[in-house]
This record gives sequence, structure tokens and C-alpha cells, in this order.
Amino acid sequence: MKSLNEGRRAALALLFAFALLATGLAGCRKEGGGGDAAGGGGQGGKKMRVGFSQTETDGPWRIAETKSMQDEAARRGYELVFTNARGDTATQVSNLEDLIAQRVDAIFLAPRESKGFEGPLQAAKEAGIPVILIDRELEGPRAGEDYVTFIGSNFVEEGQRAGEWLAKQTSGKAGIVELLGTAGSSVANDRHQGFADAIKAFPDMKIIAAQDGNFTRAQGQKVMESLIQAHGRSITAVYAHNDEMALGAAQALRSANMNPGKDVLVISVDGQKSALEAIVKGEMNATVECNPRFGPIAFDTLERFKRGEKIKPKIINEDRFFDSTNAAQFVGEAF
Ligand code: GYE
Repeated sequence: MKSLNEGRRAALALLFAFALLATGLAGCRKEGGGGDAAGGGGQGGKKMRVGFSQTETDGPWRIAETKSMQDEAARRGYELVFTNARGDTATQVSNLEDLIAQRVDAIFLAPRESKGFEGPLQAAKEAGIPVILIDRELEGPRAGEDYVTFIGSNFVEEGQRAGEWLAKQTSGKAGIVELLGTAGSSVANDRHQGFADAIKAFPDMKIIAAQDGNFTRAQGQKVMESLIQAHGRSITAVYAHNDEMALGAAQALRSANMNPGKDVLVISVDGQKSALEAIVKGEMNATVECNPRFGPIAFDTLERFKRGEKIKPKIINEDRFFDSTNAAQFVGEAF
């Protein structure tokens, strides 16, 4: 009996010691400023450090994406280590190597191109750093194996919606200039594919020329100027893979006295404020939304992953469609 009592006492003492330790730890966490509720508090109260590898910072879409990630990190008490690849895939690979060497707790990656990231993904895996893809996809590496998941839009569907809209507006007859996004990006491939599929059934819808405008306004304008020289009035529609290129093309059309929005229909993707304004003015016709505000869903997903929840291989954003019927209504909330 005696020895049993002694055993009980020892067990109680142990429990008490654990309880003390637990309250002590909880106190520590609060001091760290993060804590479980905020999500940013790591073990021992340290702020979680999360890397964000951005492709470039040009244009409203990238600016809105970066801001959304920074705002959400701050709101939840994370430290966001931001890197900018300045539109160069090799730079982005070395940015990732730096983030891994710094031992960040997780990485959000917006990959410029769909290939060439096998090395850093492998290194991240070996270092035990989870990687979440946002906004663009990779070809080859597998979700749940080489990275956690992809969060973004369905780019094939965006292209399809643009193609279907144009087919309807033109009753299946158009001479189309297609301005392509960054060569080698999953977005450019998929937005082209979806559009091509949608117009396939219309023999009088022809892509007269498809050229790389690298998602920038300046390049969109320049490419459009030379295509106007080459094809003139046989161009009746422009499909641009993003609004910036569409706005550049609209400028080139105006300079050539070809009315964008009227003589030449202009449709693109993104839904940025200046595009919606152009639609309201009748200088552009429509844009398929591609939401750049990744912060909340990106951090939610990271926190779910950290809690051990099962994460789907793809998390697809719902996108809207803007044209003259609703652009004015949404211009205020656009980026
Ligand atoms: O449409 C474009 C940006 O990767 C989905 O890249 C993104 C695209 C977006 O530069 O404007």
C-alpha cells in the first residue's frame, strides 16, 4: 500500500511540473506577439518567417498580389521575407536558394516559368521547408510530394471564356491578334490553349498573329504597332493574355486611327481598375477576372497544412467576368 501511495505522489508531482511548464510556455508565446490564434507564433514564441518568391513587381496585378501577401502576413503576425526575381527565372532560382539557406519556415512561390524549379524544390524538401505555389503552376513536380499545393485561377477556363465571349459578339467571324503572356509560363500556355479550343468550332475566327508581349503594357503596345503595320484593317479583334497588354494594344490602335472597343474588339484577363475604366469608356470590351489577392487563402492554407490537415493538390479561385454591363459596378473595388 505504502509504495502505491508513494507512486501516486510522484505521479502528481510530475503532472504539476508539466502544468507549470505548459503555463510558462503559453506566457512565452504571448510575449512573442504571435500566438496560435494569430498563427504567426512559432514554437517558443518566435515569429514564423515565411518567404515569398515573387517573379517581378511591374504592373497593377503584381503590385496587388505583393500587397495582399504583405498585409496578410502583418495581420497574422508573420515575418514575410520578400524576394523579387525582376522578371528572370535564373534569379528566381537563386532567390529560392537564399530563402532555403536562411531556413525560413515555409515558402510561397509564384514561379515565373513552368519549368526549372526542380533543384530548389528538392533542396526545400531536404531542409523540411514546405513550399506552396501561388498564381502560376509548374510542369513536372507533384503536389503533396514536391510542393504542398497550387493556389490560383483556372487559366484554361479563362482563355475559354474569352474565346466564347468573342465568338458570341462576332457571330463567329473575326481576324484576331493574340498577345501572349511571358513565354514558358503556365499562364500563357493555358490561356492560349483555352482560347484556341473555344474558337475551334468557328472556321471564320482566325488568329492572324500571336506574339509574345511578356505581360507588359509597353511590350503589348510595341508588338501591336508592328502587327498593325503588317495586317492593318484585317484585324478586327485583340485577345490579350492580360489587361496591361490590352491597354498597350488599345493605345497602338488609337494611334493608327483604329477605334479600340468599336472597330476592333479588345478582350483580356485580370480585371484591373484601369481596364474596367477603359470598358466603361468603351475603349475596351471585356476582361475575365483573375484575382491577385492571395494573402488570406495562402496563409489559411499554410496554417491548415501546419495543423496536419489534408490539403487538396489544387485550390482554384472563383473568377468573375467584366464587360459593359457590370464594369462600372466593380471599378471601385478593383486593383
Ligand atoms: O494575369 C498577369 C501577371 O501569373 C496569373 O501574371 C498571373 C499573371 C497575370 O503578370 O497580369
